[in-house]
Amino acid sequence: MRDQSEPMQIDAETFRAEILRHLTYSLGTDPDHASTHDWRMALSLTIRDRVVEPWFASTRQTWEQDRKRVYYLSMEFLIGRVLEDAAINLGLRDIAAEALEGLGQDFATLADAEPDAALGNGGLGRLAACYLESMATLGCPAYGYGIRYEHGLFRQSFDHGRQVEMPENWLTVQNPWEFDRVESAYTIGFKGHVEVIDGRSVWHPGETVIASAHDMPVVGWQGRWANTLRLWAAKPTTLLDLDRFNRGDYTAAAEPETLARTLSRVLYPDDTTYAGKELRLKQEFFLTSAALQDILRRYLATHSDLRALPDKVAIQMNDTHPALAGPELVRLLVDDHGIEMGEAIGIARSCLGYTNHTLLPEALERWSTWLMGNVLPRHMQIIEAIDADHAKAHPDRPAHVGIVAQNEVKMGELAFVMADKVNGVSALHTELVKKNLFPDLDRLHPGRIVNQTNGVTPRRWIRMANPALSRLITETVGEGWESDLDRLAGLESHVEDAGFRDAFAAAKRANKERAADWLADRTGVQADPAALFDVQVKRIHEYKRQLLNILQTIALWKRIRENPDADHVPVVKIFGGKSAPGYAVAKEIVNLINDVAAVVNNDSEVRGLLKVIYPANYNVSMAEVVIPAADLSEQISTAGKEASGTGNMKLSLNGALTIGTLDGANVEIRERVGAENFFLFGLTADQVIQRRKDALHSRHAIEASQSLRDVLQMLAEGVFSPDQPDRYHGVVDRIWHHDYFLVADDFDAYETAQAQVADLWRTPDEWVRKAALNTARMGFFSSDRAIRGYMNDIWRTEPAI
Ligand code: 4GP
Repeated sequence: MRDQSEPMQIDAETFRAEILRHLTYSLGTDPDHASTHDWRMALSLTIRDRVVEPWFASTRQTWEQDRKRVYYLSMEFLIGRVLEDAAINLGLRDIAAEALEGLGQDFATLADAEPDAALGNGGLGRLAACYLESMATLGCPAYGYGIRYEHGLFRQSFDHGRQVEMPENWLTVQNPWEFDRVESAYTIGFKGHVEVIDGRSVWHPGETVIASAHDMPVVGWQGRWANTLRLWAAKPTTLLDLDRFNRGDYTAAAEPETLARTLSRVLYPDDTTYAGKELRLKQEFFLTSAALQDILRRYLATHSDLRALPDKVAIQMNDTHPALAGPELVRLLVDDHGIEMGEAIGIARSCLGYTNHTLLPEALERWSTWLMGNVLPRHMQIIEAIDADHAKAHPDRPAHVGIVAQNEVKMGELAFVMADKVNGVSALHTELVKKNLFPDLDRLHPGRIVNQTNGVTPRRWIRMANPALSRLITETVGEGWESDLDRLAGLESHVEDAGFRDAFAAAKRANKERAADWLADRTGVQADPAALFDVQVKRIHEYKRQLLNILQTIALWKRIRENPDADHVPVVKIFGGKSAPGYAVAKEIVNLINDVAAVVNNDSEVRGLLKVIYPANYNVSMAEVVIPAADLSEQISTAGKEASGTGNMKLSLNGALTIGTLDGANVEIRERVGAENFFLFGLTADQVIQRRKDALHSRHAIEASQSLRDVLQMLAEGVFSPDQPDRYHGVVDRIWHHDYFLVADDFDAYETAQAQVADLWRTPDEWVRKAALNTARMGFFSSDRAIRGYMNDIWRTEPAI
C-alpha cells in the first residue's frame, strides 16, 4: 500500500492519457465526437480509478485486523454531487483541471453537469452524508446503508408561484460512482403467516422481493481511507409471470416487477392513504432487513459466536425509520440461529444506537398494530416480546410507557428500548429529549441518553464550496486545517489586521458575485453583490418560520416606499427550500414568498433596495453556491422546535452572521462565536410554552405591533395576490387565531434584530470583523469532532489509521 500520509501523485499528462483511454474504451467515443456527458464520464472514471485503490486497501485492512465496523442505517443520504468532492479529497482537483484544459475542456463545467444524487430530503440526510465523509477521513471502518431511490424526493418547480412536484430523474443517465453488486442480494419477505413447528416460530412470507446492492465508495480527506455507501434496489423474485404473458395479458405479466420496483422508486411517498402507509413501512423494512442480513453474513464469514456480535458490530439507527433493526436482528438471531429470545434481545441492544432528530410529534412514527401485524406478522410478535421483556425488567414501569399502546407501535419507544445509547443532536435538544420526549424511559435508563452535537464536513462546506476563503485560511494558518478544524482559531489573531479583513471581505465579495450570476441565470432576477445577502435555505416548515421572514420583508418594502429617501440598507432576501407535497400550509408559504418576490422585484419605487429571490429546487449544489455568499444566516425557528440545524453551522463557518433564536445548535454557536457577534431575538423554549398558555397570545402581540398589523392588512387586501385577493386570508386568520409557532409574538423582536443588522452593515469594517470572528470560532462544528464523539461514546471503536 502506498504511504497513506502522501496525497496521490500523478502528473497532468498521465491524467490526460487516462481520460482519453476512458473516453475510448469505456465510453466508446473519441475527442472529436464526445459530448459533455462523455467527457464527464471519462473524467469521473479516471478519478474513480484512484478511489478504488484506497477503497480496496481499507477493506483489506479491516478484514485483516478484524476491526469493528460501524453500520449507519438511514432512509436518506443527501450526498449531492460526487465528482468534485472526490477530486478534492484525493488532491486531484488542480491536476484534473490542467489535464482537461489541454483537451479543451473545463473542469467546473463538467463538475456542474453532474446531477445531484437525490437521495434525501433535509438535515437528517445531509448529516448522514457529512458523517460518512468524516468516518472515511478518520479511518473509521463503516458502511452506510440506504435505498437507491430511482426518483429521489421530487424536483421542485414553480407555476405561478405555486410549488409543483416532478419526479427527480437523476438515474436516467449512467451513474459512474456506483458498482452494481448483483451477487450481493437478499430476499426480503412481507406478510404471510407464522407457524409454530416444534416450539419454534417459522415465518412464511406471503410476498418476497430481492434487495440488490449498489456500492458507492466514499473517500476521505487525502484518500487515506475509503468506506462504502451500499444502496439497495428492489427487484422482483420472479421477473415475469410467463403464464400470464403467454395468455397475452402483458400488463399483468409485468406486475411482479412493477410492484417490487415501487419499493425503491421514491423517498417518503405520500402516506395519507393506507396504500401509502403500507409502502412506507415496507420501504423501512426493506432497507433494514437487507442491511441486517448483510451485516450477519459479513460477521459470520469470519466468526461463529453470535453472542460476541457487539464486539464487532455497531449499528446506528438514523432516526426511527430503521427502528425495525431491533426486531429484525432479534428475529434473525432467534429464528435462524436458535438463540433464546431474552438473550437475543440483549445481544441486539448491545449493537444498536438511536439518534433522534426531531421533537415534532407528527414526525414520531407510529404504526397501527393492525398494519404492522399484516405487513410483518413475525415482527409484531417480536415487538410484543421486546415490550414484555422490558416491562418485566422494570416492574416500576408506568403503564403508558409501553412500546405497544392503544393499538399502535411507537417507533421512538421501540428504538429507545432497543438501543444501547440514544442521542440528541445539540445540547438543548438532548435536554428536551430527556425532559419532554422520553422522561420516563430516561428515568428507567439513566445515562442512556447522550448528546452529540451535529457537525458538518469542512472539506465540502469550506474547501470545495468556498475556494476563495479556503485560500485565505491556508495563507493565514497554514495547511492542514481541513482535517483539524480547531486550527481556524489561528485566524483570530489576524482579525485586527486591516489587510486580513480586506482579504476576508474580498473573498466574500467574489462568492457574492458568483452567486449573483448563478441566481440571475436561474431566476432572471439580478442581485447587487454590494447588497446585504440575507439567506434562509432549508425545508419549508411552519416551525422554521419562513413566514416570519417574509412578513418582515413586506414591512421593509412598505418602509422603503413610504420613506424613499431614508438611509435604507440594500437587501437581497434569498430563500430556498421544498415543502412536503401534502403540507398545504407550507405550500401556501412557498406561494406567498413567490408572490411577494413578484411584487417587490417589479416595483420601480424600490430602486433595487430590496430584492426577493427564490430559486426552485433547493439542493446540495445550490447550497454550495449560496452559503459562501451569505452575509446573514436566518435561523429563526420557534425555540424548542429545531433539533439542531446544520445549515446554521455551514453559514457561520463561511462568515455569515446569524440572526436567530435560542434554538437547537444556535445556542452553542452563539456561545462559541460570542454573543456580540450574533443577532439574538425571540422567546426562549420555556417562554414559548408559557406564552401558549395565554389563549389570546397572538392577538395581544398583533395589537401591540403597528408594523405587523400593517403587514397583515396588506395580505388581507390582496396586495400580493391581486388576481385572487383572498388568497392569503387563511394565513392572516392563522396568525390571529392559531399561531402555534408564535410568528406574531416574535415579530417585533425580529424586526428590532433586523434593524440591528442594518445598523451594523452601515459600518462595513465592523461587519467584516464580526464575520471573520464567526469563521475563526466555528472549528468545533466539524463533523470530525462529532464522529469522534460517536466513536468514543456510542460505537466504542477506534480509528484504523
Ligand atoms: C433534522 C432536524 O430538523 C435538524 O434540526 C437537524 O439538524 C437535522 O435533522 C440533523 O440532525 N431532522 C430531519 C427530520 O431532517 O427528517 O426529522
